[in-house]
Amino acid sequence: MLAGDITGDGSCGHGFQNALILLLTFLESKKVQTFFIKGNHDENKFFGLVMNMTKDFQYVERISSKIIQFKEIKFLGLDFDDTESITRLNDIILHNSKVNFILAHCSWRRRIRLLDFDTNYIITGHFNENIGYIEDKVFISIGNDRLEDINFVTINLTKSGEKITFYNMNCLNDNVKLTNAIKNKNNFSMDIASSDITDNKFSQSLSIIRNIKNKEMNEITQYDLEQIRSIISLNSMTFFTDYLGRSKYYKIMNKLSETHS
Ligand SMILES: [Mn+2]
Repeated sequence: MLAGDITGDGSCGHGFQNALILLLTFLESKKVQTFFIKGNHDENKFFGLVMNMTKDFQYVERISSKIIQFKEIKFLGLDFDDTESITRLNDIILHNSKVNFILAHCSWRRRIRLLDFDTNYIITGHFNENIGYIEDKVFISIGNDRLEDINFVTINLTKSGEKITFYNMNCLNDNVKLTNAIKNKNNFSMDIASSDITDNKFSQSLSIIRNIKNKEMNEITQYDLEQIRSIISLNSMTFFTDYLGRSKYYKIMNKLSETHS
């Protein structure tokens, strides 16, 4: 699964489309099932070339806005354009049936909404290396923001359990323990639903914000307010306005300022 921003956008006078075509040709020759989507830096002239060069491939496929089944596993791809428009994203969520993997390219503030999908895994590119386990869904984000970064994750699905391994990740946000482990050993494996994943600030913030989504203002308890207060300084606060709406956000902020911690 290639999570977008895979060709470059020509901003340096060139893209990475030739390297990508080589990689995809290699994967096709080895019969490795490969799925990809379009990121915000995949300019049409480069991305179109990749599409054209791979159009007859049997094992390499763009899965944007469609569900593809491979063996018993269902995948749904979401381009940056699919996640960036709330109307479009909500429409896809509404008409989506259960899948196992969402492969997306999604901006930071919009990520909380991906949890509305009925899925086991959400994997997004763009930026921010992170992992969380929220509402029985594994959320993984990866990015290659520095030249030395070649970041990837493997997920082993076996009868005895699911294991996730991170490679080369340098900046797993809100999870110092994981970051240090990866820095020392270059990779780090964990079981899904282990405390490394469930107890980090990213997972907690998403859960707290989603919990008050369907509550009216008069249903928000003192406990809820304390929970919100605990995440208020984190950059995940931007989920608030995007997911709950500005009006509710300001009402909650007012209520918070009226109460003392
Ligand atoms: Mn991007």
